[in-house]
Amino acid sequence: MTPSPVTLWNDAPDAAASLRRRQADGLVPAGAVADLAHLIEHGWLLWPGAIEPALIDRMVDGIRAHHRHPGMFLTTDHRRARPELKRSGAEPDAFESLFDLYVNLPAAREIALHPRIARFLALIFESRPIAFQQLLFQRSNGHLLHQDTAYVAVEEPMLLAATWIALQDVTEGSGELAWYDRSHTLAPHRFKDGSRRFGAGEDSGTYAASLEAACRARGFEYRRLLAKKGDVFFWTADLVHRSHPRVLAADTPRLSCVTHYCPARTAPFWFRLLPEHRGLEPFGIGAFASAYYRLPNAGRMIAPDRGFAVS
Ligand SMILES: O=C(O)CCC(=O)C(=O)O
Ligand SMILES: [Fe+2]
Repeated sequence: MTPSPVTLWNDAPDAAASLRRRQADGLVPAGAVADLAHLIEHGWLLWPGAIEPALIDRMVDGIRAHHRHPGMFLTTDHRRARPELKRSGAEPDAFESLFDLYVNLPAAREIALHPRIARFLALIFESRPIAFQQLLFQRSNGHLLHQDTAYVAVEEPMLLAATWIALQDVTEGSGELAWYDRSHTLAPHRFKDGSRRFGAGEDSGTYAASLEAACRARGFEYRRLLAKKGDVFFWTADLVHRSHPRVLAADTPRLSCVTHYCPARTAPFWFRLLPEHRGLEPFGIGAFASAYYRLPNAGRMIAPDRGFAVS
């Protein structure tokens, strides 16, 4: 018999019974029970207006001013249609996505590890939450259907959760986040090498089509998130999601922040490849880590140092 995979308790087959037990043992605050039950059943959870508008505004101000600190941020290079990341420039640019803003923008840290979020993650993680990858989308990047286990690897792939936080109201057609309800219950997708990681020789279109077929075969409902500023959307490791195909202009704003987290009892897969980036910056009841910046850095603004990813 193959050993059962390491999962968060809320992703285990007996999760509903486990929730009742935890509740009886006083391990779950009353206010979190319905949220946990929803996450267990659906694989996602929405907290409308959970982040204070003033905090969002501070983060947006930081994003709008990032060009005043050229070289300190790491961005996509979509204008030149290049897959490599690049260091940020001296001109305002609302087209590209920015990585790991929690390193240089205090508001990005406060949002990703907001006490409400960090406490909720600690409940499902049974340990401190580590934010280990953050993407700030100024517009939709048009991600195809996927599970984060494929692209955001953790030593134990299922010890993963994410938040998607709206920094503005989302316009329909701008490439809104979309997902298949309950799709976290699909049988684990294995790639050609037997792992759960998307690697060399894989095709993202083929992978997306196979997920779509699997979701349709199970009759899962397809949903789109027309989020309002301050909404927090959680998903579990295997929820199938994508950016809904954009119908508006390519530069239509969709300011939103995705953070991926794992429990402190495991480690991001990239810790193997980048030993000098295993540093953690404590924050609140959690911490953050970065594949691009050398941490800890005592709160100064620093430049990314992962040379091989930067053009
Ligand atoms: O924001 C989106 O459209 C998708 C983002 C996503 O899938 C991710 O960052 O894991
Ligand atoms: Fe994703």
